[in-house]
Parts: sequence; C-alpha cells; structure tokens
Amino acid sequence: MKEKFYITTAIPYCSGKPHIGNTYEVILTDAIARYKRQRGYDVFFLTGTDEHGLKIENAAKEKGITPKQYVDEVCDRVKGIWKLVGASYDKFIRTTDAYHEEAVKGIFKRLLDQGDIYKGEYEGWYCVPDESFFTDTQVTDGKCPDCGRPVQRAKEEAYFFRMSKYADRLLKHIEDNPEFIEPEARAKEMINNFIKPGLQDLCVTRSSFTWGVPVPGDEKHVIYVWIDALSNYITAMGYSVDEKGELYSKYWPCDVHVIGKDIVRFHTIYWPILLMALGEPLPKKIYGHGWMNFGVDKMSKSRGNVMYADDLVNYFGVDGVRYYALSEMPYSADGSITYDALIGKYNTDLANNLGNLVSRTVAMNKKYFEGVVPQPGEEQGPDAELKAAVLEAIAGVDKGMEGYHVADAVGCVFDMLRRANKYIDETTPWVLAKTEEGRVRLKTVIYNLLESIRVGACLLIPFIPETAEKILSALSTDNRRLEFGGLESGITLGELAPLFARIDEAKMMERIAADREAAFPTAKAEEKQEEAKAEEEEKEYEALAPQITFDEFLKPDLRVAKVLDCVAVPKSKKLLKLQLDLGFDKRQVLSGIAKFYKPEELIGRKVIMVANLAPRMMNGEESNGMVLATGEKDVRVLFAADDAVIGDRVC
Ligand code: ME8
Repeated sequence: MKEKFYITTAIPYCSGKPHIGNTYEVILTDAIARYKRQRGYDVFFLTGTDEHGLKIENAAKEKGITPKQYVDEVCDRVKGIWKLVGASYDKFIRTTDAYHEEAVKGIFKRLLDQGDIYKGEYEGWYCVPDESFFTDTQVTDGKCPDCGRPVQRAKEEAYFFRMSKYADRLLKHIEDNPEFIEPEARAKEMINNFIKPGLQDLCVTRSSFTWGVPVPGDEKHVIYVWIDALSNYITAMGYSVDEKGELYSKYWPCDVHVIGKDIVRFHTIYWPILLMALGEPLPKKIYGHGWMNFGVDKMSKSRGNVMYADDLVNYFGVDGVRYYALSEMPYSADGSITYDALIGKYNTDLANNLGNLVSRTVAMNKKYFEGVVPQPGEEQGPDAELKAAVLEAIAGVDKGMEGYHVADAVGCVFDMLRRANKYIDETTPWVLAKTEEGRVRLKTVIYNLLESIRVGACLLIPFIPETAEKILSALSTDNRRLEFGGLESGITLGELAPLFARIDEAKMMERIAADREAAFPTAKAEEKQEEAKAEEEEKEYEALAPQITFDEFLKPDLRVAKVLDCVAVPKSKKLLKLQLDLGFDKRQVLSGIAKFYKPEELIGRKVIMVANLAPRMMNGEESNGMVLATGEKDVRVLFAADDAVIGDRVC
C-alpha cells in the first residue's frame, strides 16, 4: 500500500483577489504535492478560502452586496488563479460550506461542554483590521503588534479558551519534536516570545459583527475566525465531533501545513492546543515560509506595487512564473520579485540554459540521425562527468524537497542542465559529424544529451509540469524512471513544441509599464512626485528623524566586524559581497558600494555593522546585516579603528 501524504496551504482571506505572494504559497505546496506523488505517495492536497469575518462583512457592505455574494465572487477568482498556476489540489474547502459550519459549531460546543471554553468579559485593545484583541503589554504606542495599525479600547462579553491548561504539553511537544516547526528559528521565536512568557486565555468569540459561524445556543456571538479557519484542515476530511469520516481516518494527522511566517503563531500554538483539547493527534509539521516582497518592499495595494499571478502568467507563461517563485524564494528568509529579475531569470535559465539545450539537442538528433535515438557506445572523455551530474541532480532534488529547501532542489536540476550545455561545447558534435569515426562517437554524445534531458524533464515535473510534459512528449518516451540510461534507443523523436522564447527586456518593460499605468493610474504620478521630492532633498540636508528614547536607540545592535573576504556580485554594478567576522559569528553581507570601493580595499579592515537586521535576499544572495556608510555621490564606509575589538558593541 502507498504511504499517505496529507499537505495543506493556508486558506487565504476572501477579502480580495489573491496577489502573487498568496499565490506563491499554493505554487510551493503544489510542487511538494507533485514531488510526493511522483515518488509514489498517496497524496491529498487541500486548499480553500477563509470566508468569514469583519473585513469581509465590511467589504461586502461597501459594494452593496451580501457577504455571501461577495465571497462567492472572490472565491471564484481564487479558484481561477489556482487553476491558472496549475495547482493540482484534491479538495477546495470554503469556510461557508454548510458541512464545515456545522462541524465548527460541534467543535465549539464540545469544548464548552468539557470546560475548555468558558464565558467571561473581555476588555483590551482591539485591532479592527486584524479582528484581534491585545493586552496592555502587547501594545506599544497604541499600535497593533501584528500589523502596526492603531488599536482602540474595547470591552465585550465573550467566550475564552483555557490555553494555559495546555501550555506545558505544547512546550514539551515542540521541544521533543524538533521537526514540528520549520524553519527552526521560527520554533525558537514561538517558545521565547509566546509560550515561555505565559499563554493567556484566548478570546474565541466576537459580538461586534455577525458574518461568522454563530455560537450554538448564544447566537449574538460568532466564533472567532481563527477557530473557524484552522478547523478547515480536519472538517474538509470529514471530521466532526460525532463522526470522524473516512478521509480523516486515512489522512490525519496532516504531514505538513504550508503557511506564511505571519501566521506561524496561530498554527503552532492555537491549532495544536485546539487539537489537544479535542483529543486528536497533532500535525507532523508546520512549515512557515518567508514572504515574497516587491523588491525590498511589502506588497500592498496602497503602495501600488501589487503583482497578480494572472498578469504575470500573461507575460511569462505559467512555468515562467512557477519557476521564478520556486527557484528564487529562500527556505526561511523573505524573497523578492521584480519585473527585471523575472525577465533576467527567464532569459538566463529558461530560454538559454533549458530551452537552448533541448532545442539544440533535438535538432542535432534530427539532422544527424533522422530523429531516431542512437545506440550509445563506449564511455569516453566527459561522459562520466555528465552521468555523475545527472545522478547528483536526482539526489539533490530528493534532499532539497524532503527538507523543504525547494529552491535548492530546482537549482540542482539547472546545474545539471548547465553541465549538459558544457558537454556540447566539449564534445563538439558538429565536428564529430564530419568523419566516419566521429559519427560513431556522435551516437554516444547525442544519446547522453537526450538522456540527460529526459531525466531533467522528469525531475522538473513538480516544478514546471507543462514544460516537462512538452519535453517528454518530444522525446516520445513514457520512461519516467530516475536513472541514467532509461531512454530507449531506436525510438523516433516527436515534434518539440516551442518552450521559452527569449524576452526582449526593453520591450517587455515598456509593455508592463503601460499596463501598470492603466491599472494604477496614480502610481506614475506618485512616482514622479517621489522623484521630485528626492531631488529636492538632495539639495538640502535631510530633516532630522523624530526624537527617540535611549531604549529605542539601543534596538539596532551595532558591532565591530572584520572583513574576511570581499568579492563583486556577478551581474550587479552596485553590490559587493562581504564575509564578516563578528567573533561569535560569521556573516555574509551585501552592500551597495561597488562603485566606491575595490574588494581588496576592504579586506582586512574593520567596519561597523548592524548585526540584528533581519536577513534579506539581494540578487539571489542572502544578506545578513548592514555595513554602515555615508555619502551620496562618494560613499565612504565607516571604518572602526584598527585596534577595535571584533564583536564589540558600538554606541
Ligand atoms: O492569513 N508572500 O489569509 P491571508 C508570501 N486566512 N506569502 C504571503 C504573502 C507574501 N507577500 N502575503 C500573504 C490568512 N502570504 C488566513 C489563513 S489558515 C487556517 C487561515 C501568505 O490571505 C500568508 O502568510 O492573509 C498566508 O499563509 C497565506 O498567504 C494567506 O494569507
């Protein structure tokens, strides 16, 4: 019998069209689901929409329609986008589905009856957009600790969940199961910031709006959207407190919940505690991925920098978008998406590396062997190295995918394809074709290339399935085994459908700019205003930032670090990559100072760095801190004295 694998995405709020950040999550989950299916697992892939709550009630009111009409419209758009990006889910749950609402009522009633939920009064700071209450200690300067927007004082009769009762069990579970929360840093954050300081009872109902699942027997309250939403993972499988259902019995506990970093707390604290209270097993893993930002900025409608998957698919095709999302997003840190980065990766990796390799090889096979796959002969020269690269790619994909390092897995396949391109340069098939003896060798060369492409295409099925199928169909083979030598000699190749045509960067940027101007007419005007403001500021000194307290001043952790190594970043005019020694830690930092310093001018010097800055990706590399510098036209690094002690704090 096949081993089961149950995987879920978070269910996005049905408050608007999902952007490429939300869509990245479904692409990522889809790649893992396809990979597991390919490796023989019985996969169940669940996704859906989160359709209750105040934000949705308000959005519907604004549009003059009922909340149900509103979520029906948005849900259709979500499904449309999921389909467009090729999400191969097995079930789509809506939290307005009647079976789900009934099951949630049952769960609530059971917890109330057994005393885990009790009725009380809540007074605290309320964040309207997040529909969350916060305590005095969680709120600073009247701002929501989750989203930073203003909170207001509010009081209401409400039901509470006794979270504290389960805190010790939860802590033990997290500590005993290091694979429960990934990446590891997120587990530490949960333990240190939330569990160890003491879990407070959670308010699990709202009475300030009505668009939600009503509390059974007390209908002026609706059940907190997170209890409702989290339960989707079990209700979708047929779970109710009275009957567990076939799917639930087969697939629960979930093998992995794939979610974004902002909702790790809900999934690793509230969700396990809810399951403990129900007496059900906990999910095996929660993987909290980073966010996809527009460059370094958070994507938001108000900033006019939101990207949608349907627009991107229009420009780059479904596999262009999937490839970017899967190969560019890091395992743990946030990633970035910009149009020029998309075009760059598309041209370099998809059009040049993959596309050229396949079209050149298929064309050579047609020219030299009338499209018939030749019989390979004796191994010579770089053959062994190419085969080793193929086997390495197979192992690399497994390692990457099993550890959720998806970008590394994709990268392994593209490394192998690069090796195969090099093999063409090394073996020069066009020279071999000129002599009788050469043509014997040519058979092996072409066979090895076709076979590397076959294995490469099989490995690419989880990531860019449409392209992988086009390639396999051109190779006319059903052999999808991951081994070298599986392609059948003697078969005739089919036609190769066009893969990736090179994109003219200037033309594409023009097209995108025109489309964006039509979609966000104000964005350009604002951009111009920003530019004018920046020019203005260049003439004057920058105004002083608002005054801060001494404690706030201590937040950036400035340290003395020694530059161990420094190199230019390929394909970047601005960036230098520095390896810094902090004494207690080594860091890689990217700095936009390439125009002002040669790498050798920095090696060995001591600099001042911000050591507690969140890591971020720049040009595909992680930067873990910032080197202090000043100046506009001539930037100067702030060096520490030669005898400054490495790792010392600067203040
Ligand atoms: O949180 N990059 O819904 P949501 C990557 N309804 N991922 C992102 C992202 C970005 N820029 N922006 C959002 C909710 N996400 C709840 C979930 S689950 C029981 C309930 C991710 O629409 C986000 O982290 O705000 C989350 O995992 C998913 O998209 C849906 O976000």
